[in-house]
Amino acid sequence: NLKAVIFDLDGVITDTAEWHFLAWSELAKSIGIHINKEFNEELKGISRMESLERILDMGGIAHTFTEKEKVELAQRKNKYYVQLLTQMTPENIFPGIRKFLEELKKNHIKIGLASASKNAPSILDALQITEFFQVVADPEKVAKGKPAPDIFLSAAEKLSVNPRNCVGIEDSIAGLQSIRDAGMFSIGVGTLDIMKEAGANLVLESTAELTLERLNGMFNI
Ligand code: B16
Ligand code: MG
Repeated sequence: NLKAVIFDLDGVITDTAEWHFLAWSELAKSIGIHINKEFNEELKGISRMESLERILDMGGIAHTFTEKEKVELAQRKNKYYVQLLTQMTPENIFPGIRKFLEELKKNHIKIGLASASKNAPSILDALQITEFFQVVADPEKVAKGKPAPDIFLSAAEKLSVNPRNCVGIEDSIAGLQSIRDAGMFSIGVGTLDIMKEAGANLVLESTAELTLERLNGMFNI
């Protein structure tokens, strides 16, 4: 049965997936690359440096930058992004998420975060939901980022819960693979086709549909 719910952050708890996209678009534009929404799906859940590499590869100019310059580009993207984050308030929490967190807490279901973002702790603070999370897995301490299962497994381990008793919630193709390979039940939040193709066990088009009743229903089958 269900013992823990492990959340992705960007694109699941709040709309930062869009903000990451805006910041990358701005950075890409400054070096002559255009990124569209379809390509952006491949960046979701992927670390900052790896995202940069994919963008440079797509633009065919990866070889024109030194490692140091790449680090500077990634820092510039993060600067745009952190600038956007200054607007973040609890009103930016996606529909139903706070209520769902309260419901889980009340029912003693453990709550973890498995985000690839180094900005995750400050975002939870800005949204005023840090108190709900018993564990925030550190993306810098896991060997491999999404789509590897490491970060979801790390969260489950720190919660002392068997992955089989965990539900993972994601909005990204890489993240859903990560949940699957961790041996957890996956919920994909987003466009039906994309989430289905990414192998989500359950697809929800809105976070407003997240309820404990629905989860329990699936675990009792
Ligand atoms: P940062 P998630 C991921 O967060 C984002 O989806 C991805 O777009 C971003 O590049 C990555 O975090 C790293 O974020 O630059 O803030 O460290 O979806 O795993 O919560
Ligand atoms: Mg995400």
